[in-house]
Amino acid sequence: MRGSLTSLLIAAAPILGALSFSANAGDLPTEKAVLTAPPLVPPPITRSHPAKVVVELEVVEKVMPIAEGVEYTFWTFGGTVPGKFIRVRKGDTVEFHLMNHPGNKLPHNIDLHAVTGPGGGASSTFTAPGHRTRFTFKALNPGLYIYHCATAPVGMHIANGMYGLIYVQPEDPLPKVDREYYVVQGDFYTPGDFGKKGNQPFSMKRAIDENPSYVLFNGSASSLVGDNALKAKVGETVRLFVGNGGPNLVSSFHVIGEIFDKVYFEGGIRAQEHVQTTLIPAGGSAIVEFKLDTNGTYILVDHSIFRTFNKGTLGMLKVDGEQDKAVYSGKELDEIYLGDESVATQIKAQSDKKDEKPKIARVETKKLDGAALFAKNCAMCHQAQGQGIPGVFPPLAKADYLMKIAKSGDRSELVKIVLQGKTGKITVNGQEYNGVMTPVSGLSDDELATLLTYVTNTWGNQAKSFTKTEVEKYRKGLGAAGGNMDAHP
Ligand code: HEC
Ligand SMILES: [Cu+2]
Repeated sequence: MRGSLTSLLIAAAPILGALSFSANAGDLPTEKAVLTAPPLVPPPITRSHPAKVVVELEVVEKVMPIAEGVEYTFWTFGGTVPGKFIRVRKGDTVEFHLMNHPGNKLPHNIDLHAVTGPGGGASSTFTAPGHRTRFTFKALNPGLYIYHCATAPVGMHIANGMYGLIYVQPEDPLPKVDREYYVVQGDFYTPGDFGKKGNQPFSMKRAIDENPSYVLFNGSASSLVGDNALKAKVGETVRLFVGNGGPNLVSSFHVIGEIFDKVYFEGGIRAQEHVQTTLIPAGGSAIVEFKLDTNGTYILVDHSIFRTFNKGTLGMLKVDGEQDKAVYSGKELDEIYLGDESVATQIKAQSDKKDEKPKIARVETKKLDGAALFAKNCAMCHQAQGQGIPGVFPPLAKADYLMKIAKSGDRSELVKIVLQGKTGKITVNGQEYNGVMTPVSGLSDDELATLLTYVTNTWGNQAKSFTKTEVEKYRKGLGAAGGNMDAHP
């Protein structure tokens, strides 16, 4: 059990000077905690006895990108959002030092949900800029806990990124896995909507209205995409330590294309098995594990899905290795389906009217294929006529960006965009876009050639056709990760 939030507000106590308090940790061996920045997790603790663990965490107020072209003044535990990951063992005595960098403007403190005692440490760690405070606690309960700043206004300190995870490893540790990663969701409040350029301040109004402009993993729209994607190999088991800093939203955490073999729900030590989506409350956590049975890119989302596609809650796990066709075949069939318009139906209808000559519209196979492939794979974002949605999804119809590549000598970029997705700032027909296109999977070389030919030769576009050989060559150029992005939602 721990203290209530009201006790945190006592934190507005006078600033204490040098503190003399020190818990009696007896003759425990002393060690310095290994702290890691996200998405990394400190190595498992291998000792089988308690220790005195010294944690030194520095608060740093700093400007960082929250999305491409958008800056935000974050308040951090250790220079990152979320703050440094802390790992201790049940029964350890933790000597906690909080340092507030002299260049900072505000006092801060820390409430660790792993602490038993009033305020979770908050009232003992109220720290002015240029000061260091210390308190000691015993890690009585195992599990994965959020820590956060609790200095008034508490919501604002949390909204600015002041949270992280502390894992109190059980005496009987979880089985060893191949990789452990650290992901924390948080909601952010700025006057400008998602993607509005420049330096964006904190908006108290939006925070009170619980109307975030950003909902992010690890404090930035690009923290887990592109080169920053999490990585693993087929056959490995991955464990994610997932937290939700809030301050307001609850997360419906899901990985597209995977099933959690185990979820230590709410960060406790009992596991549920075979879970699709797990609920992570604000100020809560979960540990999820899954074995990777086949290759591809798996997408981390909050399944409150507008947050993912419009507010930035998107991460990627890139899994290299062999595709297991028995587990996942990839697309096996995509043929024309005419329903009631089928040739057989038409012939029958025609022959019923004997005097009339049957006139069956000959379907132009290639063209229809392209249209169908477009409708299935691209239209949901780029819209039925390729017109896009201004500021959100760029147009493909008469798009200077697309046509410049289509008419150039090396058109590999288009194959790359489709197979690997696209993020980052681009300008299309004079309008800026800074979204996330997820990789499109399951297209054969033939289909991709047909699709790209369609896109570059419809709605007033005109370019040389793409051939199967051309696409094949570009796909090879993309290497192992190029062809098997099986995570398109
Ligand atoms: C989930 C939504 C989504 C889907 C599905 C999607 N795209 Fe995109 N696409 C985007 C976004 C968002 C961007 C802009 C990315 C950026 O800002 O860097 C984009 C950019 C592009 C661009 C470069 C910009 C332009 O307008 O020329 C091309 C080309 C493109 N997409 C083609 C395709 C094709 C072809 C498909 C289908 C195979 C497809 N996209 C499917 C969302 C999507
Ligand atoms: Cu703070």
